Amino acid sequence: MLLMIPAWNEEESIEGVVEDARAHFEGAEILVVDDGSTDRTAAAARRAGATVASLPFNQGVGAAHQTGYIYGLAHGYELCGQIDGDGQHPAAELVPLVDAVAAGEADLVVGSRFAEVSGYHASFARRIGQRLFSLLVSTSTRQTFTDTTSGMRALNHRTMELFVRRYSPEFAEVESLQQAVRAGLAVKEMPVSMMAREQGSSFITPLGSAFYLFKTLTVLLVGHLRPGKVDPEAEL
Ligand SMILES: Nc1nc2c(ncn2[C@@H]2O[C@H](COP(=O)(O)OP(=O)(O)O)[C@@H](O)[C@H]2O)c(=O)[nH]1
Ligand SMILES: [Mg+2]
Repeated sequence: MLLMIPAWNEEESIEGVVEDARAHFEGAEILVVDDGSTDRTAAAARRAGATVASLPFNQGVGAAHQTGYIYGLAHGYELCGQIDGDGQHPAAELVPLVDAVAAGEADLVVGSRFAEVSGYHASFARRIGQRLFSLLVSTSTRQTFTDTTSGMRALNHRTMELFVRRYSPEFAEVESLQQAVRAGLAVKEMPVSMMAREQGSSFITPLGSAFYLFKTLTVLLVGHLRPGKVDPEAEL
């Protein structure tokens, strides 16, 4: 299986994340997608034993994910697990998600923080945003989602094929859920624990959140109204 870790300027955490991933996924190829980092993320990831795909400039987390899926398909992987590079996702938490996809229980499994560890703290604006995204994605897909911005996921070949074809550069996690359900894939959430961010800072500031919220709502609305389904197995 492929274990993909998107990372943008995560030099302080990436080694630990890769080591944790290697300890829990023996035999998996660990791919760090270095999203145009200007620090030593790529070198640190390589030192820890990961394969590194470096994008020439920063393109956003969606492009980083999609790079991982393209790599996964090109190398014939049936399974892909993903965790963030900032140390918020303990690799142990991903294991049951990957097992569920491997067992054919779903095409895409998303780790949801509704079982949060104490210490996980989201800002007020972010909590509102998360609620709204959940409400909208749930309404649009007629399926309940509680954590639409989670980057801890496991997916199979079919889902990679869909995401290689079309994937939102900016609204990666949220829009891709809507897209996967609409394409007829089986998507499910499983509870996971996550850590609060230790190093660096999240890209979401209060004003940024409000703008992001607005943009994401628009994208979800357009995604909902968009005619026709995407067939993940149609010719590219
Ligand atoms: N913020 C941000 N993160 C990126 C980008 N490209 C890759 N990433 C990685 O995507 C993951 C999630 O980003 P993060 O800012 O922690 O998101 P959050 O946990 O939802 O606040 C981290 O591993 C980042 O290093 C990018 O352009 N912006
Ligand atoms: Mg994070």
